[in-house]
Amino acid sequence: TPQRFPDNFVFGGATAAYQVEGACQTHGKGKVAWDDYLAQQGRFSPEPACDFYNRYDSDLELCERFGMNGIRVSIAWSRIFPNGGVGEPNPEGIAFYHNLFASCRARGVEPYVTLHHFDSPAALYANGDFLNRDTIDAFEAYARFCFDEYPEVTRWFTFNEIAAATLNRYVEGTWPQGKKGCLHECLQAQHNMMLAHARAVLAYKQGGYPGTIGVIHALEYKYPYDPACPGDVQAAKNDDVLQNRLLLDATFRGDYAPDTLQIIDHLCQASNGSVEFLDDDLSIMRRAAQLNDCLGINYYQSRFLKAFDGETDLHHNGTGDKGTGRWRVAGVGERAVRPGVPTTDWDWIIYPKGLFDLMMDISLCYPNYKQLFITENGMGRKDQLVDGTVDDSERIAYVEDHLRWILKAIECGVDVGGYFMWSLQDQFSWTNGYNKRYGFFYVDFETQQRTPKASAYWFKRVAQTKRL
Ligand code: BGP
Repeated sequence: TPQRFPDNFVFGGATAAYQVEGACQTHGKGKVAWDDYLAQQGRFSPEPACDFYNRYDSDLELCERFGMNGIRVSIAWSRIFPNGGVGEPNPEGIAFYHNLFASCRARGVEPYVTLHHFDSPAALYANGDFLNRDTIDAFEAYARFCFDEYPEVTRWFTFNEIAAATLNRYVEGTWPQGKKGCLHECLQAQHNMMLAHARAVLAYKQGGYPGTIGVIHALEYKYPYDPACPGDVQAAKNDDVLQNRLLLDATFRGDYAPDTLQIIDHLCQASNGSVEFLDDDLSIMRRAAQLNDCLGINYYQSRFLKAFDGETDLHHNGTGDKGTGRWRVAGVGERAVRPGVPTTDWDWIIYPKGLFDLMMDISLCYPNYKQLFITENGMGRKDQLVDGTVDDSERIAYVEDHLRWILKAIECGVDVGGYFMWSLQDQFSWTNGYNKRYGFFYVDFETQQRTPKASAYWFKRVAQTKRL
């Protein structure tokens, strides 16, 4: 394994507009589906999160001080177009992101900008979101607007985690107006979002903008629980198509391999529905598939699948009560944990080698991938501030183990451009609220004071020396 990361390797922290900014319904911002949903639930509020809307400059100063040369941020679509999709733009929202990017430049921290991080404007979301083709048109128009408006950005990603956006909404039911077990809608929405991605990529390339563009997928390696059991092997393949393979095929082939299509058919039958992939759409996607400059991988865990033929039975552990999560989906399988494999309090499986296996799989199956970024990786913890510091050595070990596997992939010839830990500072978590902390910087949500955790000091040394 090489001892050092490449000289131009990016070390940074990740954020998402809705999870950090606050100012959700002020300064001209339009609603997103989460606003009413969270208010009705009454469990926790996205307001003011970590008040990034007002504190971005001091957070970027922290990035600079802690040796980071990159940051992931997202643009809130409804801050730019409050009325849903397109229409009259909001000058205050537009100016906010110019100021944010200027602050990034001033601190020497390269912004990696995502156009859509789970926050479709409410009106579009209510009308079917990406199952409605009007949303695809609106997304392309919004993307074109941003490419023109923000020439200071040269690192674009279209979507963050299409898998999470569709699985949580149509299969697991943990997101606004969520449904359970509706596999065909999940797959159709994935395809439609990949078409929207492809159209944005073509617009970017046809526009001749001097930068890079890609998409970010939440990938999990799907292992059979028992590789000798054919039912487990099949369950792993099903879950792979549901979460990874449709999206990777769409990204790098622009259509679906026969094996992928076969499982898509099986999943649709299991939920008594169908999907439609139009030839014209596939030809757009095939053209775009050769033009992606990079792929962002968000990696937290992998899965061990068992055969399962009962009714769908799910419980989302959104409280940190270890051992309460269940994931059994009719037509797919059951996610289990192999003995001896550690998990977090939210039942996320800690399995760093899965990231290596994924990177190798991508470089073999999709040799046109060009470059990978690890755009999220990190550990949710119930961090405690004790005597002005946070001992998160567990998180350090988690990140270090993943970085070691990234070095190994680089040694095997995989092109990896950078690593962003989720998250830069403690933030609002969609279905877990505020006690699941991920940041380098501890946030006291009452006072908004930031305190660097042990991991921040550790990461600074790694970023500066490019060594573990
Ligand atoms: C990813 C998302 C992030 C973030 C992270 C942690 O799926 O891109 O937005 O939330 O996961 O997830 P959670 O907050 O559910 O623990």
